[in-house]
Amino acid sequence: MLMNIKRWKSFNKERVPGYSTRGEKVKADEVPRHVAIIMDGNGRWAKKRHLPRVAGHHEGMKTIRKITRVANELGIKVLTLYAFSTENWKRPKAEVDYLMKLPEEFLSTYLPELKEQNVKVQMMGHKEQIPLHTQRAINKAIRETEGNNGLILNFALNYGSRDEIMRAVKNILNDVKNGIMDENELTEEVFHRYLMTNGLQDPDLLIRTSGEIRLSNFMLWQLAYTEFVFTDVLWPDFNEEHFLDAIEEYQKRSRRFGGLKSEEQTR
Ligand code: V07
Repeated sequence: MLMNIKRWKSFNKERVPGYSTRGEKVKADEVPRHVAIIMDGNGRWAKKRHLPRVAGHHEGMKTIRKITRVANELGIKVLTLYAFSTENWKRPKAEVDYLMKLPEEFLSTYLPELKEQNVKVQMMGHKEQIPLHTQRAINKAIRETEGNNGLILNFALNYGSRDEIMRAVKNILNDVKNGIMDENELTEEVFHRYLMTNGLQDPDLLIRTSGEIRLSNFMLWQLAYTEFVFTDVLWPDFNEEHFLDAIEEYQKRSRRFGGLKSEEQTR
């Protein structure tokens, strides 16, 4: 059953601690199909509490759990989360080492409930540089949830959009050279098949937490028509209600795809 926001809000009023009952202005239609999130502010969250940065990264996993659950209940089809960028390797080694343990920790804690919730785990990004133990844990989760048809939880890990586009271009040139593809066949749709989001629809909504107003090399091609919602809330503080607020904001906006709205087109 596809649950709309209004229903979800009244359904969960008692279950979400500190949950407010405001938000009756929510339209009950058009839940975004694909939501992408830049989960920023974990380090800042920790610093505010005089904790090491890694404590913020760890806390951020609890937010993933919360948001995955509500996204799935709302009937959102794809949730893409920017967990680690190709640029993040430049961080101090100790932090990188810690971050690379998080997929395993996340999955050993939450994979059972993700399975119960019919969630399908996917990943986009380059696996080669990722430690083997991390790759194994991720591959296992992907394999064990392959047959699920609920929310697709798509982790962007060692992902960078320029890298993704460059590799797509190189693969296309190679396929043309080898006669696998005719250059005249190259359309936007064909190009998309060479990207790491092959098979996934483009995001309808992008959320970035923690107040930075930039894309940081995230899904540059796929975000061409996406609505952007930026919030000052730090990722570990981000909760169900903030997520619903972002969806309300999305629903309020008129989505024009650079053209006319459907009712204007008929005039
Ligand atoms: C990471 C925790 C959440 C806040 C953002 C940065 C830190 C979950 C994963 C993960 C990745 C792949 C997968 C399952 C879980 C993760 C990294 C960092 C590198 F299949 N959280 N999380 N990976 N953070």
